[in-house]
Amino acid sequence: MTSILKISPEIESALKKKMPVVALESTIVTHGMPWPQNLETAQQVEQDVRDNGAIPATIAVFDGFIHIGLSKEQLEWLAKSKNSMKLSRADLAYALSKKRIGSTTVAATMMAAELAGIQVFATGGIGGVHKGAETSFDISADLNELGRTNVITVCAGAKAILDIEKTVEVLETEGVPVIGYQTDELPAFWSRQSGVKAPLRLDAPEAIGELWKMRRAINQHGAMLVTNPVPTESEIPASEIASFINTAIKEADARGISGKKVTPFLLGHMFEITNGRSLVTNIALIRNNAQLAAQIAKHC
Ligand code: PSU
Ligand code: MN
Repeated sequence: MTSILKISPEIESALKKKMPVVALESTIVTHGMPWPQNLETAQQVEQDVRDNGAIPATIAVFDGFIHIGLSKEQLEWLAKSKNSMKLSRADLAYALSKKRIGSTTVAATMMAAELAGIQVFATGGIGGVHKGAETSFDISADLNELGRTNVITVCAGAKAILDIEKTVEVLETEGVPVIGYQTDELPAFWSRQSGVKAPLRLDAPEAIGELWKMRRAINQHGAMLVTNPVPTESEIPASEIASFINTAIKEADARGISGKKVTPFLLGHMFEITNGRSLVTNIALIRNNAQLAAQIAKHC
């Protein structure tokens, strides 16, 4: 199985020495942010992980291999590419066998991290249950993956373009501990508040590491989801973002956007109608998550 992985020498040596490593996804680069902020952010987030004492491992698929740790050229290629695949559990093996280039979503990054032996992963926001899922059935494969794959996943909550209450219900069904980091309320990506109570709360990276070890002690499989509110100075309060979200969802409906295209469309449209403000917040929250993930990795 590991012959499918190409792990960078730095990461390989860190894993052997049991040093802290943080996995990073690449769909945020190819489908989540516009050029050139996508490349700048990906590089900055790797630096944030280093500044907090861990080794970054950005993950993507090239040449029939899952690459754990990307070269400068690979990251730049992804950031500029218009046709790389957005890979999830359903198509990761397809991309490998057809030697396609693909970025990894939360689900595929978790799979790759587990294969490589990386225990902590930082992203922006997870995929979840879309509004109107009762008719569209649009529920991200990220949720099912969280239920089955052993990686601590640090995010800023579910994007407020989603139905956060239904997302939490599915996570509960999947047996995923959903932890508010220093908060009793689940954060909602761009906003610190969602109006939905966090099922669990922990206030320190050490405590998250302890819970992780306890899960292992009782032989539990699956992820832990740490939800980390965006820093106050960068947030767009829920009251301000709500109307933008409604506009974006209506536009997606009007254009008949479906499947894998929904999340990238909504993110791109939010960027336009907020005059770039949603992106500034997105960058702040992913950096914040990478910093926390590095601190957690030191306690696993
Ligand atoms: N959050 C972001 N930007 C993104 C995503 C999440 O800020 O690009 C990506 C993640 O890779 C996540 C995916 O796994 O969107 C979810 O897509 P879908 O809803 O199609 O499952
Ligand atoms: Mn979907």
